[in-house]
Amino acid sequence: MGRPVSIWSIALVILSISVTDPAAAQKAGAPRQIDVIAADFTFLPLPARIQAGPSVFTFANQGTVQHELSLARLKPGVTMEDFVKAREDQPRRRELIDRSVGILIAGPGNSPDGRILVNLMKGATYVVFCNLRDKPDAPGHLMFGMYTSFTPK
Ligand SMILES: [Cu+2]
Repeated sequence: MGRPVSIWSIALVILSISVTDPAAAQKAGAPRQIDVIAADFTFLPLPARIQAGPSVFTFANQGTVQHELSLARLKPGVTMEDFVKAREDQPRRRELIDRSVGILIAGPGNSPDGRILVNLMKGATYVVFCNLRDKPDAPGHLMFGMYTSFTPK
């Protein structure tokens, strides 16, 4: 914070430029970029096809309240339906998650400084969800349907 340009933001800009050319990105082994956009209280559709391998997730919040991109890999055999059924039961939900990959948080109309770099596993089920709440006693956004999932090919 405070420094307008750091070596890391320069590195991210270079990374962004390199992944806009898929052939060049493949050759360099650069991660594929997946842009996740939140609105109130949903995620815009993810790319129809997400490939396994090194990937960078960015996050942008187009909503009017704070949202998060929480990325988790479900245990083998666990489905998105199982996860949705367990959404009001946090201990049960945790049981269904094999790995919590990372979380990005952004205020309304904003993006976080960071990104999530992950090696996506082919055939695994990943869940993208937001469980922030607007007041301490309010339900998490997960309860309003703020979740989606994908399976890398
Ligand atoms: Cu949210």
